[in-house]
Amino acid sequence: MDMPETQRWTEAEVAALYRMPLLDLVFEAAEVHRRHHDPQEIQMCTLASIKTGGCPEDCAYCPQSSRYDTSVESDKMMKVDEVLDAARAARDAGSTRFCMGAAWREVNDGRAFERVLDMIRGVRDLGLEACCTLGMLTGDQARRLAEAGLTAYNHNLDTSADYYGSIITTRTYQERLDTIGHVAAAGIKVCCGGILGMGEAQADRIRLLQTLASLDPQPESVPINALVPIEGTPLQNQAELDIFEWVRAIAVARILLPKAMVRLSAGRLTISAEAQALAFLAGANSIFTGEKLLTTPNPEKDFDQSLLARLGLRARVPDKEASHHQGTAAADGRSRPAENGVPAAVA
Ligand code: SAM
Ligand code: DTB
Ligand code: SF4
Repeated sequence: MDMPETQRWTEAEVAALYRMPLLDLVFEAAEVHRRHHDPQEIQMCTLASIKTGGCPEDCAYCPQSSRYDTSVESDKMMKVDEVLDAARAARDAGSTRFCMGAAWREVNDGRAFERVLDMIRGVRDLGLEACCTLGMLTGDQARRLAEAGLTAYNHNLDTSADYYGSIITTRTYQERLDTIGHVAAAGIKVCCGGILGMGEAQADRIRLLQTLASLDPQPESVPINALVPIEGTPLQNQAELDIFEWVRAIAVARILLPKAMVRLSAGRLTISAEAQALAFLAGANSIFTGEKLLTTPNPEKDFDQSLLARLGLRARVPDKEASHHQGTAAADGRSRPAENGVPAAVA
């Protein structure tokens, strides 16, 4: 995808925001959040790794690259029924979006892609939003995903264009932008974010955020991943990111992309409840729930339920449009308030 000619935010403007006194920045982000979203509502999304490991790419953070000796083995692709069982369980636990990830460089036409299309149709029939992250796509493949009912496609920029070459050499930044362009042109919502804590400079985080905000249309959702350092990958010994840098990036994402869902993604397991609360104040309004992300552990269900309940937040329930079938707990398009301190959809 090419950049639009006029960018709403210059790099200097984004840098000025990013470097504001932290509490002023969070305050401003909270105001933007409250203008565009219900600040008590958190969307829960669940991931499934439909094809794990054995990926030919060299993404330096990734446990699934076949180039690194990690504990992740290459598995066969999941069957449609197995995926739909997992989606049903995710829905029953309160998720409204089910995201299917494959350790592929790109989609190849053929039986595996046909199977993904069946998975998408099945997930939509369960009344869930369906998201996929399958690597690079052609325009034609994006159209076929749209026809199957795909709600959103996740394809991250990961970092700034400048730092990108230190992390991945097997595909270009422009190829990522092209895939995002195909997704948008097919009418699928774009889910696009990045990873913080890969040794990038603050200026790289600022440029990543500016690039995300310059996408046209802006992404519908922005996953903010904190690096999960994986033994065997080149980033295994990467120093931990200062947690307030993570909060700053979330706040700036909220201000630059006011309508987007800002999703706390990888890394939550080692982030305190207090820091996550600050992130929600700064405008994060979605989390990945479930025992695992793709291959790494995620906070326990009890932790998430208790976090939401203690903060007086509630799980989002499905939108009317998203649930084009009967059968979901609350298809009236509204959030349900927490009862007895437990969010209704996760109780
Ligand atoms: N193979 C596809 C691709 O790369 O587009 C889809 C799956 S890939 C695992 C999805 C995203 O997970 C990556 O873009 C990256 O942002 C995130 N991710 C992978 N490993 C991670 C790690 N160790 N820490 C944080 N985020 C990670
Ligand atoms: C995204 O940005 N983060 C999610 C989802 N999109 C696919 C994946 C995180 C993966 C973390 C490492 C793992 O569990 O393998
Ligand atoms: Fe991992 Fe995706 Fe990169 Fe493959 S393309 S190494 S699965 S992040």
